[in-house]
Amino acid sequence: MKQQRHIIHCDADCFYASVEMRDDPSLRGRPLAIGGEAKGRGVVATCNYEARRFGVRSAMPMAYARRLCPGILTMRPNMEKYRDVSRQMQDIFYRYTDIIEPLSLDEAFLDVSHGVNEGLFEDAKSVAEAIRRIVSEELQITVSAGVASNKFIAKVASDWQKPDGLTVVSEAQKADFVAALAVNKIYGVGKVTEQKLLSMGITHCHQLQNMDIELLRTKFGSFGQRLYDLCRGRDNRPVERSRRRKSLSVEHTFASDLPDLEACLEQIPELLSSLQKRISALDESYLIAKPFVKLKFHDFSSTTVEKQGAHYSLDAYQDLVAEAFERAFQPVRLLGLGVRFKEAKAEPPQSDLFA
Ligand code: TTP
Ligand code: MG
Repeated sequence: MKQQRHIIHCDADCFYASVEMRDDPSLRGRPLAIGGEAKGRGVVATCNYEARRFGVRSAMPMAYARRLCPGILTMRPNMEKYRDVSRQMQDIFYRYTDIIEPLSLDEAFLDVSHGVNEGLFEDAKSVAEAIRRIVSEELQITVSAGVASNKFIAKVASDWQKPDGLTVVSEAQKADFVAALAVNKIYGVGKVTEQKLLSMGITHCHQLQNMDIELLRTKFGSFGQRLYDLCRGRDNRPVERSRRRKSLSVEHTFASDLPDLEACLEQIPELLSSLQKRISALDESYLIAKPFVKLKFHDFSSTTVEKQGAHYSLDAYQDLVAEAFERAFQPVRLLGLGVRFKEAKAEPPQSDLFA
């Protein structure tokens, strides 16, 4: 039986710039670029949509961006912060499925077929709507999303109504949607292939659809088959859980340092309870190998202690924290509890569900 996949592609809008505008509202409404310094040979990592109106783009020299848009505000990136927001965004995705393939800090594919087919969600569109709403409420940034039955179309769709847009391409609309696409929207079609196709008089997918498969193979080698399929909207690639977690932890930095071991031990139950919540949200393929703790001390030095074979119980964490504390005998700024997971077993063979 062939069942339709339900794929969502999420992509935050002008990601680094959105995070900066969120944290400093005075940056809003004015052209803003995040990147290297104009004095050096810095380039634009990204810019907000106000700056895009002046023609400013990612990867452009910052000095050139200043020429296009003389009043542009510029900032260096805060990667640590973007990584945090990226993790928080992924945590929101994980509330709906664990089949998530991150492509970059602000972009991921989600396969929500299971939830849709089991009736947990009405459809993939409602999941995409919920994700967009929750990210906006909890993280105060906007995400655009595309919904379709495969990765190729979902990715193109997420770009369709940026910023803050949602585009659903139903099975009924798919053929028309693909036929009208410019060939440079196809995964893997870069400048060289685009030029080669142009020299054959081909700019759009509907023209590519008329090309003979053998000719495509001759001209483009193994990529010819992909072109043949993609220009027809066919894409069977599964969403790959490419980054399995190796560990999971929760930590807290205290407003004032914990003065002694006793104060540290008192904090364990609450941290453990939030760790347990996080673990229970993972799928069953995650098996715990060992617990660990992390302590950061008053002088900013930190230490990690782990214990092979121990259960991740209150007792185990108390022992580990005691051991870690004894290494420095100093007030503690940060306390973290975590677990490391066993290496994943080989994935079970794909059923013919999605064949
Ligand atoms: P993108 O998703 O490509 O761009 P964006 O989120 O800034 O804008 P939008 O999606 O609305 O078009 O990239 C995500 C982040 O990756 C971006 O905020 C900054 C970084 N980045 C670079 O550092 N260099 C680059 O050339 C690009 C394209 C992105
Ligand atoms: Mg983006």
